[in-house]
Amino acid sequence: MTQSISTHLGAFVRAESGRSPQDSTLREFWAGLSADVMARLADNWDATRKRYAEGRQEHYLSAEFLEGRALLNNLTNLGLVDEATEALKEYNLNLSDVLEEEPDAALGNGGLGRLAACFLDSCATLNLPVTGYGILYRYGLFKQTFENGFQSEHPDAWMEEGYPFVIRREEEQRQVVFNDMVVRAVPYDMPITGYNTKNVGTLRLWKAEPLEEFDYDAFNSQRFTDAIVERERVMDLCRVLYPNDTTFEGKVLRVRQQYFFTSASLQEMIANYQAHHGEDLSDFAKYNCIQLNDTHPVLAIPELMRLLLDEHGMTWEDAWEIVTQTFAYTNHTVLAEALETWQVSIFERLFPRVLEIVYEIDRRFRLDLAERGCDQGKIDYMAPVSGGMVHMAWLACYASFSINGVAALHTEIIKRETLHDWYEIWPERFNNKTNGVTPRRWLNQCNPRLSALLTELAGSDAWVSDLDKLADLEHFADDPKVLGWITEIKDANKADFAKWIKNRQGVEVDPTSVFDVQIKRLHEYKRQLMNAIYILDLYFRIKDNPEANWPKRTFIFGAKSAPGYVRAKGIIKLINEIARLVDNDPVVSEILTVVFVENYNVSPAEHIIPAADVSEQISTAGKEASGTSNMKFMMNGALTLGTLDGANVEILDAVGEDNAYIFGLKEEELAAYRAQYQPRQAYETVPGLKRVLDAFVDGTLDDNGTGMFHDLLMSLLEGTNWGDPADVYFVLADFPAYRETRDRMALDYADRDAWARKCWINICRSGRFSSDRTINDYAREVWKIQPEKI
Ligand code: 26Q
Repeated sequence: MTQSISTHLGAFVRAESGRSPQDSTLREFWAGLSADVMARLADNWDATRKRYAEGRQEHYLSAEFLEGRALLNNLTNLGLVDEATEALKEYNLNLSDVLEEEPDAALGNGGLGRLAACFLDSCATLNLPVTGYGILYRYGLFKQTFENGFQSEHPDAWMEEGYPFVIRREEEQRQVVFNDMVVRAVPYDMPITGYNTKNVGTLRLWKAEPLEEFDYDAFNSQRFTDAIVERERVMDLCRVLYPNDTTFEGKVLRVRQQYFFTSASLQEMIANYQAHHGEDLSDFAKYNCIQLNDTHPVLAIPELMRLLLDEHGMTWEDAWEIVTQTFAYTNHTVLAEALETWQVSIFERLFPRVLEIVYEIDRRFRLDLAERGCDQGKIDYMAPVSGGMVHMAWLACYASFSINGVAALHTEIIKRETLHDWYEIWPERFNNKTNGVTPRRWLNQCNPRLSALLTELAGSDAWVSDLDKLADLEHFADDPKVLGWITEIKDANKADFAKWIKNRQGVEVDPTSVFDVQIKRLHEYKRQLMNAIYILDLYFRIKDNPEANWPKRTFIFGAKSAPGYVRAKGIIKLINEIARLVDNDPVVSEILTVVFVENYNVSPAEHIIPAADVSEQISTAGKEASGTSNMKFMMNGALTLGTLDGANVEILDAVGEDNAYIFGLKEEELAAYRAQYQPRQAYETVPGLKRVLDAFVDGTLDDNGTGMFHDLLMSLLEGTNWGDPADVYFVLADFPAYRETRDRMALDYADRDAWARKCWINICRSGRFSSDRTINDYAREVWKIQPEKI
């Protein structure tokens, strides 16, 4: 297909709307343009799939893929942005207005899901034979609104009005058998285009449907309605993405989802292997590698055993050999409450044969460890099954040839603590793969002004697929003209954001103020509460001394709380109340604005990040495995205000102390600090803290009688009777250092050239945080795959 978009656009839009383009909606233009894009990539997609099926492949299993929007990404990758812009002009339409019509594919909670999406982008760009497998959730992550400052959740029926970027592959269905139901797994494929390449990768999302023939008789009998109800029970399986990203909940439907998509994916891998390499599966691991994105797909381990044993007649030893050469496991958290452990009784009820296999793995594991001389206590602790629970992370560690953390510090912590016993026995399995983000979406597409400057200065756009090239531009840090441009670009992006948020939420922000941003899921360990306490303290300081020369600042938040996480919801309400307090004050509102962006998601992030001056990365040291927004901000010339946690450590290492603002207790200091820590003493003695915390409960802020703010205060000052100490996350301990550093940062901003210089160094040294670097490392060191350019 070589004709221009304008030749076809009208026809595609007519096909979508059944009307003439003049009478079609923006949404129909979006759908028409998207259909055109799909038509253009179809042949290359087909060729890529066929090519990858022949050789060694990697399969990325993930319960979440947080893709966001697809159209601009695909237009950019196919080099069609200018053509699309021109074609739309003929109808008096703006490309950006059409793009805003697209719903976000929010099939993920946060970091882990977005990482999977960035990884697929890099695999496509690097021509690597990698396929993603997940679930086609009918409802993505809930939509968030604020009702009187409280979060409320609404269903996200993201594809109900039609979604052109997935293709149903009727002919590639599988069956997944549960003890109490048989389910048809129907694949929906999403093309993953790459930059500057014809290769098109695949994200395969499975949808559960009833087997029609399954209870055919019931449909033609008195049991008709029962049969309909039964159909719905199957459809339930894929209905919703679980919105919990930090606390584990042993919901039966969740484990059904996990088994469903892993079983379907494995069946396909085996069928593909046999089609290309013959019936004998002995060489399966030579051609296939499976990366487990956290423990969510770990059922793939016993399921592959089951398939090899029961369906393909292999011996245990041969099957186990294959399994242990196939799987690699990525850990994304050290929070104990997030580790997946399922009741044996649930496995028993849903898939007894899989449970039997898990028990056999457990039996052999115990023998293995006994032979290694481990004592019974250690064996019981490490065993895949203990205390009536199946420990998914333990199972993953035992069966995987590679175990990795997602940042250097995180990998050290899992070796030293979380997975220490496994590390002692199998040190060679452990490795670090520091996360990365795709510079296509997170720089080239979301920040066209900065991208144009980079391309201009570099003399080409090669940096888009080789971000290390930005290092060559570092010398412009001493060019006042370039520093001026950097400042102009940031100011223009801030003006864009101001327009966008005004239009979205009716809030006015001053683009000349410092934009200070914290966007991420709401969790106590991420310490949005510490951020809020700073703002409230600043409010009081300004009230005390309104005439002082306070820098103007805009504090931007974006965060969803898990619907059942009451304390996180309290923090959302608190921030919204502080926003109201500031806004209602005639003096302070001239200096400060607090904006809580509703329904934070991938697309809002694309508007916020290019406009940020300050990137808040303030988690309690040791708790944030990596963080990835820290990398997105860095690439877009925001400076990190952060603790030595996750990948912040490596960002600091890359840019040096002069170009980042680092504060707070270090991970290795926390244990000793805890032994003598008295939060109440901080409350009494740290200047300003008492009046801030008192304001939670003295009527300054209103939680509408819910008691939420009182609970927040108590969480900081008093331990619980279930054993948590006061201020688990060291909010009050780190507050003084945070305040000092953040104050200093706001003052530094006044010297725009010096500030721009720091931003530039951050941008130029962001190469190692491209997911291309991460994926090259996985490909070389774990997956052992080579590029396969079509
Ligand atoms: C588990 C069981 C039942 C229901 C839900 C879950 C569940 C779902 C999602 C548990 C965890 C998650 C997501 C975790 C996550 O996003 N972790 C983040 O991963 C990023 C990528 O590695 C890191 O950068 C972040 O530091 C880490 O918090």
